[in-house]
Amino acid sequence: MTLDNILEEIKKAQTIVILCHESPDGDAVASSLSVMHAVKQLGKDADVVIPKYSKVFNFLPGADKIKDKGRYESYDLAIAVDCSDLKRLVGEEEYFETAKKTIEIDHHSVNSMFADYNYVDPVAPACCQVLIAMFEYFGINIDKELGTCILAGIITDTGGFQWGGVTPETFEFAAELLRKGVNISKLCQQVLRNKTKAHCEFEKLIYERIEFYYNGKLAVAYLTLEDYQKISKDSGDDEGLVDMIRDIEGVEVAVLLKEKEGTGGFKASMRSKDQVNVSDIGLLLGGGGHHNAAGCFVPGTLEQSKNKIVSLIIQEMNKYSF
Ligand SMILES: [Mn+2]
Repeated sequence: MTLDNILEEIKKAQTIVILCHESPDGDAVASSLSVMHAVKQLGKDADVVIPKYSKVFNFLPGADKIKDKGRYESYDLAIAVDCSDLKRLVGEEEYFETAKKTIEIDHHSVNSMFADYNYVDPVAPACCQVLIAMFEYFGINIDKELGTCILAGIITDTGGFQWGGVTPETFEFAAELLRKGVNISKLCQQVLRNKTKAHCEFEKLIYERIEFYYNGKLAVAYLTLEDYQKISKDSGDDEGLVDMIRDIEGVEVAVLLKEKEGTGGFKASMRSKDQVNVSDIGLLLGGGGHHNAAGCFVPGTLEQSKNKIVSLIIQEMNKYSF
Protein backbone atom coordinates (compact mmCIF):
# COMPACT_ATOMS: atom_id res chain seq x y z
CA MET A 1 0.00 0.00 0.00
CA THR A 2 1.16 3.52 -0.83
CA LEU A 3 1.17 4.62 2.80
CA ASP A 4 3.47 1.74 3.75
CA ASN A 5 5.84 2.75 0.96
CA ILE A 6 5.76 6.36 2.07
CA LEU A 7 6.53 5.45 5.67
CA GLU A 8 9.36 3.20 4.55
CA GLU A 9 10.90 5.96 2.40
CA ILE A 10 10.70 8.45 5.27
CA LYS A 11 12.40 5.96 7.61
CA LYS A 12 15.11 5.20 5.05
CA ALA A 13 15.93 8.81 4.15
CA GLN A 14 18.77 10.69 5.82
CA THR A 15 17.83 14.00 4.26
CA ILE A 16 14.28 15.14 3.49
CA VAL A 17 12.96 18.28 1.80
CA ILE A 18 9.32 19.39 1.87
CA LEU A 19 7.97 21.55 -0.98
CA CYS A 20 4.65 23.13 -1.93
CA HIS A 21 3.09 25.12 -4.78
CA GLU A 22 4.01 28.67 -5.81
CA SER A 23 2.11 31.57 -4.17
CA PRO A 24 1.43 29.24 -1.25
CA ASP A 25 -1.86 29.63 0.60
CA GLY A 26 -2.56 28.59 4.18
CA ASP A 27 -3.15 24.96 3.25
CA ALA A 28 0.18 24.76 1.40
CA VAL A 29 2.25 26.34 4.18
CA ALA A 30 0.40 24.48 6.95
CA SER A 31 0.67 21.13 5.13
CA SER A 32 4.42 21.64 4.73
CA LEU A 33 4.87 22.42 8.42
CA SER A 34 2.57 19.56 9.45
CA VAL A 35 4.73 17.07 7.54
CA MET A 36 7.84 18.59 9.15
CA HIS A 37 6.37 18.12 12.66
CA ALA A 38 5.25 14.58 11.85
CA VAL A 39 8.55 13.34 10.44
CA LYS A 40 10.28 14.87 13.48
CA GLN A 41 8.36 12.33 15.56
CA LEU A 42 9.86 9.67 13.28
CA GLY A 43 13.31 11.00 14.16
CA LYS A 44 13.92 13.02 10.99
CA ASP A 45 14.88 16.68 10.62
CA ALA A 46 13.22 17.72 7.37
CA ASP A 47 13.79 21.04 5.58
CA VAL A 48 10.72 23.02 4.58
CA VAL A 49 11.77 25.17 1.61
CA ILE A 50 9.40 28.03 0.71
CA PRO A 51 11.23 31.05 -0.75
CA LYS A 52 8.22 33.39 -0.74
CA TYR A 53 5.08 33.26 1.40
CA SER A 54 2.73 35.61 3.22
CA LYS A 55 3.85 36.80 6.65
CA VAL A 56 0.29 36.06 7.80
CA PHE A 57 1.46 32.47 8.35
CA ASN A 58 4.40 33.35 10.58
CA PHE A 59 2.36 32.49 13.67
CA LEU A 60 2.14 28.82 12.67
CA PRO A 61 4.19 26.56 14.96
CA GLY A 62 7.47 25.84 13.19
CA ALA A 63 7.21 28.71 10.68
CA ASP A 64 10.52 30.08 12.00
CA LYS A 65 12.16 26.94 10.55
CA ILE A 66 11.03 27.66 6.97
CA LYS A 67 14.04 28.05 4.69
CA ASP A 68 14.31 30.00 1.47
CA LYS A 69 17.01 27.58 0.25
CA GLY A 70 17.74 23.94 0.87
CA ARG A 71 20.77 22.77 2.89
CA TYR A 72 21.81 20.02 0.45
CA GLU A 73 22.57 19.72 -3.24
CA SER A 74 20.52 16.60 -3.47
CA TYR A 75 18.08 15.15 -0.93
CA ASP A 76 17.32 11.48 -0.31
CA LEU A 77 13.62 12.24 -0.30
CA ALA A 78 11.45 15.12 -1.56
CA ILE A 79 7.85 15.41 -0.37
CA ALA A 80 5.47 17.69 -2.34
CA VAL A 81 2.27 18.78 -0.59
CA ASP A 82 -0.92 20.50 -1.83
CA CYS A 83 0.41 20.60 -5.39
CA SER A 84 -1.28 18.86 -8.32
CA ASP A 85 1.31 19.48 -10.98
CA LEU A 86 5.09 19.57 -11.18
CA LYS A 87 4.95 22.87 -13.08
CA ARG A 88 3.54 24.64 -10.02
CA LEU A 89 5.98 23.10 -7.54
CA VAL A 90 8.52 25.54 -6.15
CA GLY A 91 12.00 24.02 -6.19
CA GLU A 92 11.02 21.47 -8.81
CA GLU A 93 14.36 21.53 -10.62
CA GLU A 94 16.67 22.14 -7.67
CA TYR A 95 15.18 19.77 -5.13
CA PHE A 96 12.48 17.56 -6.60
CA GLU A 97 14.14 16.36 -9.79
CA THR A 98 17.43 15.77 -7.98
CA ALA A 99 15.94 13.79 -5.07
CA LYS A 100 16.50 10.03 -4.98
CA LYS A 101 12.85 9.33 -4.15
CA THR A 102 9.76 11.53 -4.40
CA ILE A 103 6.37 11.61 -2.72
CA GLU A 104 3.26 13.64 -3.51
CA ILE A 105 0.46 14.21 -0.98
CA ASP A 106 -2.50 16.16 -2.31
CA HIS A 107 -6.24 16.70 -2.67
CA HIS A 108 -6.65 18.18 -6.18
CA SER A 109 -8.88 15.95 -8.32
CA VAL A 110 -7.12 16.78 -11.58
CA ASN A 111 -3.70 15.50 -10.71
CA SER A 112 -0.67 14.54 -12.73
CA MET A 113 0.55 12.02 -10.09
CA PHE A 114 4.11 13.17 -10.69
CA ALA A 115 5.98 11.46 -7.84
CA ASP A 116 7.27 7.94 -7.22
CA TYR A 117 4.53 7.55 -4.60
CA ASN A 118 1.34 9.58 -4.85
CA TYR A 119 -1.14 9.74 -1.98
CA VAL A 120 -4.07 11.79 -3.29
CA ASP A 121 -7.57 12.03 -1.86
CA PRO A 122 -9.58 14.08 -4.37
CA VAL A 123 -12.62 14.45 -2.10
CA ALA A 124 -10.73 15.89 0.88
CA PRO A 125 -11.39 19.64 1.13
CA ALA A 126 -7.80 20.40 2.18
CA CYS A 127 -4.41 18.74 1.89
CA CYS A 128 -4.21 18.99 5.68
CA GLN A 129 -7.24 16.69 5.92
CA VAL A 130 -5.43 14.12 3.76
CA LEU A 131 -2.50 14.36 6.16
CA ILE A 132 -4.62 13.47 9.18
CA ALA A 133 -5.47 10.08 7.69
CA MET A 134 -1.81 9.51 6.86
CA PHE A 135 -0.56 10.55 10.31
CA GLU A 136 -3.11 8.31 12.02
CA TYR A 137 -1.87 5.38 9.92
CA PHE A 138 1.71 6.21 10.88
CA GLY A 139 0.78 6.40 14.58
CA ILE A 140 1.84 10.07 14.79
CA ASN A 141 0.66 11.87 17.92
CA ILE A 142 -1.31 14.91 16.80
CA ASP A 143 -0.45 17.38 19.56
CA LYS A 144 -1.47 21.01 19.91
CA GLU A 145 1.30 22.34 17.63
CA LEU A 146 0.74 19.87 14.82
CA GLY A 147 -3.04 20.22 15.32
CA THR A 148 -2.81 24.00 14.96
CA CYS A 149 -1.07 23.62 11.60
CA ILE A 150 -3.58 21.02 10.40
CA LEU A 151 -6.61 23.06 11.38
CA ALA A 152 -5.11 26.21 9.83
CA GLY A 153 -4.92 24.37 6.49
CA ILE A 154 -8.48 23.08 6.75
CA ILE A 155 -9.81 26.52 7.71
CA THR A 156 -8.01 28.16 4.77
CA ASP A 157 -9.25 25.82 2.07
CA THR A 158 -12.81 25.57 3.39
CA GLY A 159 -13.10 29.29 4.17
CA GLY A 160 -13.83 28.32 7.77
CA PHE A 161 -16.05 25.31 6.95
CA GLN A 162 -18.09 27.34 4.46
CA TRP A 163 -17.29 25.96 1.02
CA GLY A 164 -18.38 22.80 -0.75
CA GLY A 165 -16.23 19.80 -0.05
CA VAL A 166 -16.59 19.95 3.73
CA THR A 167 -17.38 16.42 4.89
CA PRO A 168 -18.66 15.02 8.20
CA GLU A 169 -15.06 13.88 8.75
CA THR A 170 -13.88 17.48 8.50
CA PHE A 171 -15.95 18.33 11.59
CA GLU A 172 -14.95 15.13 13.35
CA PHE A 173 -11.28 15.94 12.80
CA ALA A 174 -11.85 19.54 13.86
CA ALA A 175 -13.62 18.37 17.04
CA GLU A 176 -10.68 16.11 17.81
CA LEU A 177 -8.24 19.00 17.31
CA LEU A 178 -10.30 21.25 19.59
CA ARG A 179 -10.03 18.58 22.28
CA LYS A 180 -6.25 18.81 21.91
CA GLY A 181 -6.48 22.47 22.81
CA VAL A 182 -6.30 24.09 19.37
CA ASN A 183 -7.86 27.58 19.57
CA ILE A 184 -10.21 27.73 16.58
CA SER A 185 -11.49 31.29 16.98
CA LYS A 186 -7.94 32.64 17.21
CA LEU A 187 -6.98 30.60 14.16
CA CYS A 188 -9.93 31.93 12.15
CA GLN A 189 -8.98 35.46 13.15
CA GLN A 190 -5.37 34.93 12.08
CA VAL A 191 -5.97 32.99 8.88
CA LEU A 192 -9.27 34.35 7.56
CA ARG A 193 -10.35 37.62 9.14
CA ASN A 194 -7.11 39.53 9.54
CA LYS A 195 -6.50 41.97 6.66
CA THR A 196 -3.53 44.18 5.94
CA LYS A 197 -4.18 47.85 5.11
CA ALA A 198 -2.85 47.17 1.61
CA HIS A 199 -5.46 44.43 1.24
CA CYS A 200 -8.17 46.99 2.04
CA GLU A 201 -6.74 49.36 -0.58
CA PHE A 202 -6.96 46.56 -3.15
CA GLU A 203 -10.56 45.91 -2.06
CA LYS A 204 -11.48 49.54 -2.66
CA LEU A 205 -10.06 49.42 -6.19
CA ILE A 206 -11.81 46.17 -6.98
CA TYR A 207 -15.22 47.41 -5.84
CA GLU A 208 -14.83 50.39 -8.17
CA ARG A 209 -13.86 48.19 -11.10
CA ILE A 210 -16.22 45.23 -11.03
CA GLU A 211 -17.86 44.64 -14.39
CA PHE A 212 -20.86 42.39 -14.77
CA TYR A 213 -21.68 40.08 -17.64
CA TYR A 214 -24.26 37.38 -18.35
CA ASN A 215 -27.12 39.10 -16.56
CA GLY A 216 -25.03 39.87 -13.52
CA LYS A 217 -24.06 36.22 -13.04
CA LEU A 218 -20.43 36.74 -14.09
CA ALA A 219 -18.36 39.43 -12.38
CA VAL A 220 -14.83 40.44 -13.34
CA ALA A 221 -12.29 42.84 -11.83
CA TYR A 222 -8.55 43.37 -12.26
CA LEU A 223 -5.33 44.63 -10.69
CA THR A 224 -2.50 46.00 -12.82
CA LEU A 225 1.25 46.25 -12.23
CA GLU A 226 0.73 49.95 -11.57
CA ASP A 227 -1.70 49.09 -8.74
CA TYR A 228 0.84 46.71 -7.21
CA GLN A 229 3.54 49.39 -7.45
CA LYS A 230 1.30 51.93 -5.74
CA ILE A 231 -0.22 49.70 -3.06
CA SER A 232 1.92 46.66 -2.28
CA LYS A 233 4.02 43.94 -3.81
CA ASP A 234 4.04 41.83 -0.65
CA SER A 235 2.78 38.36 -1.37
CA GLY A 236 -0.33 37.77 0.66
CA ASP A 237 -1.74 41.29 0.45
CA ASP A 238 -3.79 40.32 -2.60
CA GLU A 239 -4.91 36.91 -1.31
CA GLY A 240 -8.61 36.10 -1.07
CA LEU A 241 -9.75 39.21 -2.95
CA VAL A 242 -11.69 37.21 -5.51
CA ASP A 243 -14.00 35.86 -2.79
CA MET A 244 -15.49 39.30 -2.19
CA ILE A 245 -16.56 39.40 -5.85
CA ARG A 246 -18.23 35.99 -5.60
CA ASP A 247 -20.14 37.09 -2.51
CA ILE A 248 -22.19 39.62 -4.48
CA GLU A 249 -25.86 38.70 -4.85
CA GLY A 250 -26.66 36.93 -8.10
CA VAL A 251 -23.02 36.31 -9.04
CA GLU A 252 -22.35 32.69 -10.00
CA VAL A 253 -18.78 33.09 -11.26
CA ALA A 254 -16.20 35.65 -10.12
CA VAL A 255 -12.87 36.41 -11.76
CA LEU A 256 -9.98 38.55 -10.58
CA LEU A 257 -7.25 39.24 -13.13
CA LYS A 258 -3.88 40.06 -11.58
CA GLU A 259 -1.15 41.36 -13.86
CA LYS A 260 2.11 39.42 -13.40
CA GLU A 261 5.42 41.19 -13.86
CA GLY A 262 7.56 40.05 -16.78
CA THR A 263 4.98 37.61 -18.14
CA GLY A 264 3.01 39.75 -20.55
CA GLY A 265 -0.26 38.64 -19.08
CA PHE A 266 -2.59 38.12 -16.14
CA LYS A 267 -3.19 35.41 -13.59
CA ALA A 268 -6.91 34.73 -13.45
CA SER A 269 -8.31 33.60 -10.10
CA MET A 270 -11.78 32.15 -10.52
CA ARG A 271 -14.48 31.27 -8.02
CA SER A 272 -17.94 29.83 -8.52
CA LYS A 273 -20.77 29.66 -6.04
CA ASP A 274 -22.25 26.36 -7.00
CA GLN A 275 -22.72 24.50 -10.26
CA VAL A 276 -20.13 25.97 -12.63
CA ASN A 277 -16.91 23.98 -12.67
CA VAL A 278 -14.20 26.64 -12.90
CA SER A 279 -11.48 24.00 -12.82
CA ASP A 280 -12.58 23.00 -16.36
CA ILE A 281 -12.02 26.59 -17.50
CA GLY A 282 -8.63 26.70 -15.80
CA LEU A 283 -7.61 23.49 -17.55
CA LEU A 284 -8.46 24.94 -20.97
CA LEU A 285 -5.72 27.52 -20.39
CA GLY A 286 -3.18 25.20 -18.81
CA GLY A 287 -4.14 25.94 -15.19
CA GLY A 288 -6.28 24.00 -12.79
CA GLY A 289 -7.79 23.83 -9.34
CA HIS A 290 -11.04 22.65 -7.81
CA HIS A 291 -14.70 22.74 -8.87
CA ASN A 292 -15.39 26.07 -7.11
CA ALA A 293 -11.89 27.58 -7.04
CA ALA A 294 -9.34 27.55 -9.84
CA GLY A 295 -6.71 29.62 -11.60
CA CYS A 296 -4.79 29.96 -14.82
CA PHE A 297 -2.55 32.33 -16.74
CA VAL A 298 -4.06 34.42 -19.54
CA PRO A 299 -1.54 36.09 -21.86
CA GLY A 300 -2.19 39.49 -23.43
CA THR A 301 -3.11 43.05 -22.55
CA LEU A 302 -5.84 43.72 -20.00
CA GLU A 303 -8.51 43.93 -22.71
CA GLN A 304 -7.28 40.80 -24.48
CA SER A 305 -7.05 38.75 -21.29
CA LYS A 306 -10.43 39.94 -20.08
CA ASN A 307 -12.13 39.18 -23.40
CA LYS A 308 -10.52 35.74 -23.56
CA ILE A 309 -11.53 34.64 -20.06
CA VAL A 310 -15.01 36.19 -20.27
CA SER A 311 -15.80 34.41 -23.54
CA LEU A 312 -14.52 31.07 -22.23
CA ILE A 313 -16.57 31.37 -19.05
CA ILE A 314 -19.69 32.39 -20.95
CA GLN A 315 -19.30 29.34 -23.19
CA GLU A 316 -19.07 27.20 -20.06
CA MET A 317 -22.01 28.95 -18.38
CA ASN A 318 -24.17 28.29 -21.44
CA LYS A 319 -24.05 24.59 -20.50
CA TYR A 320 -25.91 25.28 -17.27
CA SER A 321 -29.44 26.45 -16.60
CA PHE A 322 -29.65 29.18 -14.01
MN1 LIG B 1 -5.17 22.92 -0.69
